[in-house]
Amino acid sequence: MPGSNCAAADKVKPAASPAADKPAEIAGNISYHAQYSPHFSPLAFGPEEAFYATAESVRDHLIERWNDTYVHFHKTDPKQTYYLSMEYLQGRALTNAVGNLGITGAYAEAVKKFGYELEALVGQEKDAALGNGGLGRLASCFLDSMATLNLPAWGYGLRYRYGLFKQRITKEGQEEIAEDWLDKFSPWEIPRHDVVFPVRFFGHVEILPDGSRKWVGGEVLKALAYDVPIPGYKTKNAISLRLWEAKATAEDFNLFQFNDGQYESSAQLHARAEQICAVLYPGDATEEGKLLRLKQQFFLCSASLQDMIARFKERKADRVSGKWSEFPSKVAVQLNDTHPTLAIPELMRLLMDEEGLGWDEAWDITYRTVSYTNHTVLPEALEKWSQIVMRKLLPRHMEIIEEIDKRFREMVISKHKEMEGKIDSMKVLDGSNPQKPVVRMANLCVVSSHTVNGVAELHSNILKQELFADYVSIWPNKFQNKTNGITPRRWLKFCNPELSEIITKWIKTDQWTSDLDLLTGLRKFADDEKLHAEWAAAKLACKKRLAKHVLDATGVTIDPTSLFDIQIKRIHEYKRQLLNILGAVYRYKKLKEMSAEEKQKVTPRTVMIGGKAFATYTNAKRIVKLVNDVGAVVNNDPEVNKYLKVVFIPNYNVSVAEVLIPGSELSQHISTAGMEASGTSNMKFSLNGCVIIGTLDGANVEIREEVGEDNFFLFGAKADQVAGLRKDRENGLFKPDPRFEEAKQLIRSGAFGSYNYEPLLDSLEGNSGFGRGDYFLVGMPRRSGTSSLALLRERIGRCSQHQMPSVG
Ligand code: HBZ
Repeated sequence: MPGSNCAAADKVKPAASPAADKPAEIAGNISYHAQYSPHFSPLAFGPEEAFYATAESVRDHLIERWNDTYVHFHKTDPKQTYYLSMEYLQGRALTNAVGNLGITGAYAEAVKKFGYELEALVGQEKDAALGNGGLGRLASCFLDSMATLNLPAWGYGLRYRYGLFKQRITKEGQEEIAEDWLDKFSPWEIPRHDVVFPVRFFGHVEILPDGSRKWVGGEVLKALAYDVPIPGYKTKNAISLRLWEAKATAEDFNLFQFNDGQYESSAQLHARAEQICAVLYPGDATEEGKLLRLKQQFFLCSASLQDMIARFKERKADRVSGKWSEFPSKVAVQLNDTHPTLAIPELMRLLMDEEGLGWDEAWDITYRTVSYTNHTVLPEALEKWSQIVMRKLLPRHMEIIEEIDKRFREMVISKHKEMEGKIDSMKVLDGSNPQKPVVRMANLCVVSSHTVNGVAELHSNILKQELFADYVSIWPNKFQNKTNGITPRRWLKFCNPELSEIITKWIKTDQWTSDLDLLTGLRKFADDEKLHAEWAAAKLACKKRLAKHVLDATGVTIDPTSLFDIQIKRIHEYKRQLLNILGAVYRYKKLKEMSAEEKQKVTPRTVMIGGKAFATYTNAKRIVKLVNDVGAVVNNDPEVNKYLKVVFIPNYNVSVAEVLIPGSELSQHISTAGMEASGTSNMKFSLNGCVIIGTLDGANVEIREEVGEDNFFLFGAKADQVAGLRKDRENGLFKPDPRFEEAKQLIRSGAFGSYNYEPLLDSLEGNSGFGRGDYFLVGMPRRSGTSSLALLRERIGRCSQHQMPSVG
């Protein structure tokens, strides 16, 4: 770390944080922070003030561990893993921090001295939502796990001023509001005024007298580090999530212009710096938007790599340029999808232009350092950047990318002649449209990384057999699978204390919190009625908590004894929330047709759907509107609402998930097979004793193997049948299930209001939606053969006194 002096830090041991087991000392420390880290008027100590003072007190413990961890790794100099990600969905930190540090009880007692319950203070914290979906939450789970496993790891990201938008539901549907997570301040971040790096944009390349190249001119911003300590569970290890903020300097401020009344132009660079970290994924429909996204990506990559190189040099004072070959044995850079791909040409540039290495050595180091994780096979999500924009913003990087592309093509022709015919689809630069030549970022990653992985077995096989198949014959060992995972601390121990205590009691150990295989210890009690009763009571408690959340968030009262059927994830056509809501519409129609006696036999069900639609994704927003409209009718229909409720859960985020998942009984993971790379909420639901209804997609496949076929409601076509079904459908060869037609008909009749749903329903028919009708196969033909529904009914019935309804 630039300028740090660990020897001095060793000698001057700072004052310790309050003793973790002494609530009185902790209370004193909380008072201290309320008084001496003042952010509020001295007279105020309401729940909000109490939360901030408590969080600052907990931070004292974190900082001690975090400093010790840094010093330890500085001395031992292990290989470090650096996770580069545009997204981190951290959620709230207080429960996790006190839980991981093992000081929950002491802090609960301490805050009681001020008249507060710890849970009430926890609710004051804003979610840090610096991410969009699974990819971002995975990054946050990895940090927790790496800290727990004592791995020397860092996360690098951007400190967005506004998190993922807040979703408000109005009569019009979804409305997006900026999420001001830094409204007051974040008690968890530590600005590092000693960790600042320059990051250049635009400019040009100069050729120096010795033939070397140098990127000069343009505009230079500063990247300032903010560190968020990440504590491991039951360990003293605390690693860092380092978030970069863009700054301009005083020199960039034109005092003359300002005094001349030209306020805007006097601080132009400051305004441009602010834009870089304003939001995640700024709209990219305009050229300006595209340029801003590229700037963000480069900003993350350049600052992070300069930091890694500074640490590499600092850790061994005798490291001179001759030792660069050691770099890959000290540095591993993991690219979280293609967003940080520019790390590849930036590392090449830093090694060649700043450190004086030749191409071959720089390439060897880069290749051995970088690996790439793919999270999607959706064609529209595979990034392609305009070569014209790239050359303008990053002229030296464009040269390097051209050279990588050229050398790759030469290598194929000289060593893999048989692949020559495939070069056009494998190469990095695509100039097939001379008006719009592009850089294919996934291809650049594959060509430049020593390892490429998918995130579930099925997905990794699809990468090998389809998306990246041509590369496999060149590099047969490059492609791997790393099935995603989740932290069992946040996603069971802390969010579901009721079930956690039961598990610990029955298997007589709490070690399952870091070794989930121990849960198999429950198997021998599978038929124990006492366990069933305890389990059902815990589930009911979680369902009541969830029902309260629904009431607070929507005003809808739901019955905690009804079957809770939940689908929460980003809204996307491939995830098929539309199929779920059509199912609910059909269920509603059948209930309307039933006699009172028939209805008595139906198990009451509450269908909950939650998730955010990307602001410019019109069909996803229509789905949100439809769920809300269906809910408004069903929930207010006295003939039906004892048996069915449909609720849209607004503003789905990490904290909301922590309430919903423990209270779930049936959860829906029904993506068109082959399209969901893995899914991670499927794992969270399973861990909380919820049955999945799902397709054979992503990690569902592996979960089904783990929980057993009897505990998984299998649904829909398999990945290898999808292409054939699409063809059949195009050729008019199959008739969709009649229930599908009935549900669409009811929506068209205006039963759920007068909003124009035609464009949405059209996407399921004819030739609209992704160019071909019903691309995601929502309207499948009725399946013949047996289903596992009967078994599922029995399973759910055993632990929650439910029988699955006979409708649908
Ligand atoms: O990554 C998700 C996958 O959809 C999900 O199946 C998987 O479990 C999870 C973690 O591996 N992907 C994302 O959240 N986001 C993207 O894939 C993405 C791709 C391109 C973008 C933005 C996001 O420009």
